[in-house]
Amino acid sequence: ELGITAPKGYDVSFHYNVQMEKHHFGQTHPMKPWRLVLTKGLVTSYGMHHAMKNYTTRAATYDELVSFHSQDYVNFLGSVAPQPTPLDVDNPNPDLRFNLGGSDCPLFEGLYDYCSQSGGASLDAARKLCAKQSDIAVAWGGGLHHAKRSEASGFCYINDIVIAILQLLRVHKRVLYIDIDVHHGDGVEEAFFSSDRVMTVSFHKYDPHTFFPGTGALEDNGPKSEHNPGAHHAINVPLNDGITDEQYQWLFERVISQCVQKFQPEAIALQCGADSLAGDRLGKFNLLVQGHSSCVDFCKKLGIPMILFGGGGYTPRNVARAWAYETAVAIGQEEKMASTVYIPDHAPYRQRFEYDGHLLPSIEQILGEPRQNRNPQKKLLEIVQHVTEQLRFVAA
Ligand code: ZL4
Ligand code: CA
Ligand code: ZN
Repeated sequence: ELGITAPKGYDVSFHYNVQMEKHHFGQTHPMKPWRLVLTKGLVTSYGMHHAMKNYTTRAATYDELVSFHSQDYVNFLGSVAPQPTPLDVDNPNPDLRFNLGGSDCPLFEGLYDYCSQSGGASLDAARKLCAKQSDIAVAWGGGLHHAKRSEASGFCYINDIVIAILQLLRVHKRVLYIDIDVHHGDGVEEAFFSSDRVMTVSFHKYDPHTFFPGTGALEDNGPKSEHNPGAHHAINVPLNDGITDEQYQWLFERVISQCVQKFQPEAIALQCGADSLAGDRLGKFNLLVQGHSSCVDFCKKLGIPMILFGGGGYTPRNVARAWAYETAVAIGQEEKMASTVYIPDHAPYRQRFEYDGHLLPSIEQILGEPRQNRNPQKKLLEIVQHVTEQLRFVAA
């Protein structure tokens, strides 16, 4: 019996719909919605649902989707039929518009439902924050940060984050968006390029020639046109392969504490893409669940209302492990899960963890070959200094 109980003094809410799990991008496509099944399974088998308000979310409506996206795009998304046969990757259908139907953003059965369910869960999380009915709202089905107003991009069709932040802005003066997915949060950054009410901060692997989407250089801080209030409100932290927990944590805390001090956000939107973990199929960082989740812990301790979104993550068992652990961080019960996370493959330790008389599932962290660390400390210091300089232009 783990004795998971509700946190004292604040509320955590969990926003989920099983409809999202069942969609398939295609057999070998890296994005696997069933990683959400694994995550939910860990969360419930540890009894964490007893410590949260659990909401079964509905799909976002057409009107909610067009709060950010163009009507043309949403109409098209709703009308495209899934391809009868898998598309030839070298010959994506030239008739298809809005970057839909290629190998990154395929058309599949139930696509519109998948997109609107993801948007609906994130919007529900935002609404609970606005109504002060939740202090930390968890929406692991969201976090699809690449989608543009009129374009699908990088496995993302509907930008649930932008839709949720627009909702937060109805009540909160300033929103800080933080993105720890290994990819640059370009869609969210672009959506708020001209706003001084949203500051975006993305940590990502940056290599304009070889790594998607190729944007997010240190110097890119929002268009510096004469009357753009959003200038200096985009912060980018470009990184290289192999970054470690110690370095990432060091950088995250220095960058985020400065942003919070200067910008004084009333809400935080944290995209927790798990492709920044070691052993990811697409990412090449060396982060463990410990390092990744320390970002969630750090933000939680700021005491600012927060939404946790999912995002990337292509080694499904690692994704589930990270997001379940981060759910435990949200409810302040991470020590109950610590041993299964800190000790990767020692079978005997598993027996210690029981809940309602059942053995708890233990999902080992798959690390793969450690990546060579290509992040000299000198580079990281330069990043912190650049951020300090940018923030001189920012006033709360
Ligand atoms: C795949 O195996 O870098 C898609 C995509 C489909 C199945 C069979 C087709 C094989 C890797 C990726 C050919 C695939 C060719 N299948 C993919 C420039 C690219 C053009 C497309 O985490 N090819 C594009 C997008 C990135 C590119 C990353 C991250 C999302 C997020 C938030 C999006 N696109 C080169 C790649 C496969 C596939 C195998 C793939 N695509 C890896 N990286 C990309 O930030 C959710
Ligand atoms: Ca990122
Ligand atoms: Zn990613």
